[in-house]
Amino acid sequence: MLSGFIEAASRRVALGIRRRWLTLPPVQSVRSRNRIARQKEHGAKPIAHPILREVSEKLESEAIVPMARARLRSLLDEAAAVQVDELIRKLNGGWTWPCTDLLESDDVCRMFPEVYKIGLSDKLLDLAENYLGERCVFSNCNLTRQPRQSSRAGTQLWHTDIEDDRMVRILIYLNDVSPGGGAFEYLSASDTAAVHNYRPGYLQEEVASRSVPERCRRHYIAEAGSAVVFDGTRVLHRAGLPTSADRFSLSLTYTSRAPRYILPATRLKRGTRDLIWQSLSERQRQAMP
Ligand SMILES: O=C(O)CCC(=O)C(=O)O
Repeated sequence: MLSGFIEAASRRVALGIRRRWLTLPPVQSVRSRNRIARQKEHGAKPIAHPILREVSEKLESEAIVPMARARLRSLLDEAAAVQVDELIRKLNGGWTWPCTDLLESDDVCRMFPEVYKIGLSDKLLDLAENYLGERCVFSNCNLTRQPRQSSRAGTQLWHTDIEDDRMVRILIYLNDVSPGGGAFEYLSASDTAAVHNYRPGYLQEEVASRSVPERCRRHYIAEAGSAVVFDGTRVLHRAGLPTSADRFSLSLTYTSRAPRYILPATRLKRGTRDLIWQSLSERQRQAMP
């Protein structure tokens, strides 16, 4: 218990140091130069797929793109769509959710390798790379149950994401999310930019009640299989608090290959990569964290 406490405390300190380091102007300018060089090397790669192009453009202009089930489908290859359907079917059929509410990348890759591989599908990598303008890493894969009547903590508090300067997150609902079902909540990118004095991190409720105007808050009610594609660094967002039913979701995250932070919980443990390595293409291997 003591060692767990020490580990968590030293992680917080390391994160704090890195956060300060990244705000230093010379560090920022080196990061920006490196990013431009990576983008130049990657080159402009126009995407032919019309919906993919549309999503990428909307992501660029608005930072968030809600996608109804049928529309998300067109972004998934056949194998990925089958896996999403299978998860939804199992959850509707009373499947017992694994012991912990949050399955991190390592758990998902070990327990459900085919689900993990959804994030490595070509179209999703194309989308992430088109938006980022450079090669990406599939940096995180979560399967989450938000239990109803839980109290607000972590991603249920307003925040922007810190993993990189820009990133792509695809949050797929695995059950129908109706009012009271813990819908994803967000502000538009322009409303986010207008929030005064916000620095990335979780906003406690009493602060959020003053600084995140009620009239700007939006939420996404949608059926199972729908998704929100967003850049969490550009929009304030939070997971809604489910009051009527548990909410289940799959979240896929992409960053550049030189992210600002690699959150410890997103790391794969030794040997996990080997479980799927043989079945991956060269591109997929390169996108592995
Ligand atoms: O699950 C959600 O609705 C939001 C998740 C979230 O806030 C995040 O991944 O940063």
